[in-house]
Amino acid sequence: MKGNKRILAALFGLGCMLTAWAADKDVPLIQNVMGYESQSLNGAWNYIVDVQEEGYYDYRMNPTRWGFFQNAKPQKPEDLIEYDFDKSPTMQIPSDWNTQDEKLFFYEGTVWFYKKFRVESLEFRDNRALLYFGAVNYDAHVYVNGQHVGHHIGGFTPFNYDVTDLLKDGENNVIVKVDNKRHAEDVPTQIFDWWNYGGITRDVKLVCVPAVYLEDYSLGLTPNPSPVSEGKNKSNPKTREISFSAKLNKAEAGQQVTLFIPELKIEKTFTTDAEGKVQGSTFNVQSKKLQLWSPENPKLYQVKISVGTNTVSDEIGFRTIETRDKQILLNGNPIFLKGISIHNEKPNGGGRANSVEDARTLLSWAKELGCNFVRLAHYPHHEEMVREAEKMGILVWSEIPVYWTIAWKNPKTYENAKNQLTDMIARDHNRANVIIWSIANETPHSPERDTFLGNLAQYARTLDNTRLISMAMEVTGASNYVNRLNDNMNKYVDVVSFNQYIGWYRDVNDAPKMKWEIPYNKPVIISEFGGGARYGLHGPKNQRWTEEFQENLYIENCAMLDKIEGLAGTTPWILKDFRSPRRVLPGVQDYYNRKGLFSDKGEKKKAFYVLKKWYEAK
Ligand code: GCB
Repeated sequence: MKGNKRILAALFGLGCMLTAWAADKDVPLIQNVMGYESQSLNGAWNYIVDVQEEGYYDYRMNPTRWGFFQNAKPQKPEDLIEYDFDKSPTMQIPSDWNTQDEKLFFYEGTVWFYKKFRVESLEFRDNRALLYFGAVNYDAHVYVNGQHVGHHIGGFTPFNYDVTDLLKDGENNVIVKVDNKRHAEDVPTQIFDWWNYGGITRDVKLVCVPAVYLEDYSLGLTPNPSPVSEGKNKSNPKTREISFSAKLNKAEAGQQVTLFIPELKIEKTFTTDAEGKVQGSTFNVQSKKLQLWSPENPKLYQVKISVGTNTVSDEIGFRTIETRDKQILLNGNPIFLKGISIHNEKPNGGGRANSVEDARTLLSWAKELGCNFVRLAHYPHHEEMVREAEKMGILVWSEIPVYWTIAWKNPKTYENAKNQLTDMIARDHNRANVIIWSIANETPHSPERDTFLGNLAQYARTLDNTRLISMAMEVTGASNYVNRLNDNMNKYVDVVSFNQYIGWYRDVNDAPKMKWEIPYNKPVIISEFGGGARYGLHGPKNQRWTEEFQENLYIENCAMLDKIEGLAGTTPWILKDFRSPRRVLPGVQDYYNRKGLFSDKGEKKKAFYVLKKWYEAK
């Protein structure tokens, strides 16, 4: 058996005989985790609800000697152990605890999770095992066989640990302490208009990688074609330049990294430098041979990248995205972004979305609406949302939860936001459909906020200069019927986006009178507008919560938006009713924000057809 196959075969039995050098456990996120064979740790996990963190602190708030992570068992009859994971209830992971256990619907606090798993001894050497979490909301301490392997903060981004040295032949266990209490200095902060779903909300897996593996790689069209490759016509060049870079997990020089794109007959081998990197490599492809990715033709190429005997597979689309004055150009051509905002919530009822099926259902509703674009609000969604959208030809705005009143002056808050931005970009930077990184939503103006967000925007560009930067801003009333966008952040963003709620937080009759002053020569996206309706509630159009009220609001808003100069797209609020603890009106909201075009059960409201018709005409 060839080395590569041997590694894969080993994985199926989860059979890495793992090398035992000391390694840092908290390792950078692996690019394209789906490209590797892995053992799923999804399924039934035992859990203990720990309201006072008894399993962590003693009665003086010092670390307790009875820490639950030890998974201790009485050895003698007189031993005092006041917990038992094996006798505790189970819940399916991935999930949120709020919708798994009725008693936990409103719970915010600590829950301990425990799972046993087996690793079989195999004859293979030189492999490493990464313990990967798609997301844990919000604060996670991870232990393997009683040893602390890491602490992760942030509820929506993936992370992984090298746990090789901690695994044993046969039975092992992983314990995760999850705490989703809200705090003013967190990201998001103490208040936000969505459900604070707690738990291990995305996939958990043990990924087997070789000792030297591809930690990261980037493959895509070079953003601004060089004049030589442009030919005479910029939007129709004779050749296209592809950029490739890669980074190994170790600073090993002289390793061969081979890139295959069979359909394009590309096979190129690069050699790593002293940092273990392939940096800034480019090569040309004849334009007529290369199908560009677009909503009309979401072409993805099968790609393989090999390091030694290990090969990782991916699907890559090639496209450019840029702005010219007030236009957004996809592959050099102006595009109007017909979008909708979406929360990462299951299509039927509440609960965190976490499957391919959830992604397909939500995105197929967006397609039915006529969308070519979605705003994945207000935090990174599960990876399948982005990947399925890419296959379906839907462009994506991806966002970090820097939302409302963040603690702008706190350096730890900034570090947290920066980490979440890093991980969002690290996970999805090879997805052709992601065109906008958004760094914030509706943030109150102040010099500290400008410094925080300005630094974040500049940092995002250093990580990825192939996409557009934006954020959802707010307009201020210059006079009664004049709305002006006046935000110092304009100089940092490529696209100026703002939320407006005429018809909901302001009278709908104002819509025809509204004037908009957007004094920047940049494309404009209306990142939110909308209003609430309870599905099935009918009445006159001026009666709040009826479908007719929402329908009329959409009619008036669409007519008004048509008059905004430089409008390059909209993402109305929102595809589906979503759970929010702030929405308490009995019989109407019942803890749902009702601004969906679909009800929480997936029924279409009348406004759906208004927006669909507007998009058909665009
Ligand atoms: C907003 C927020 C969004 C809320 C929405 C609303 O401006 O960005 O998160 O859910 O308004 O329904 O009020």
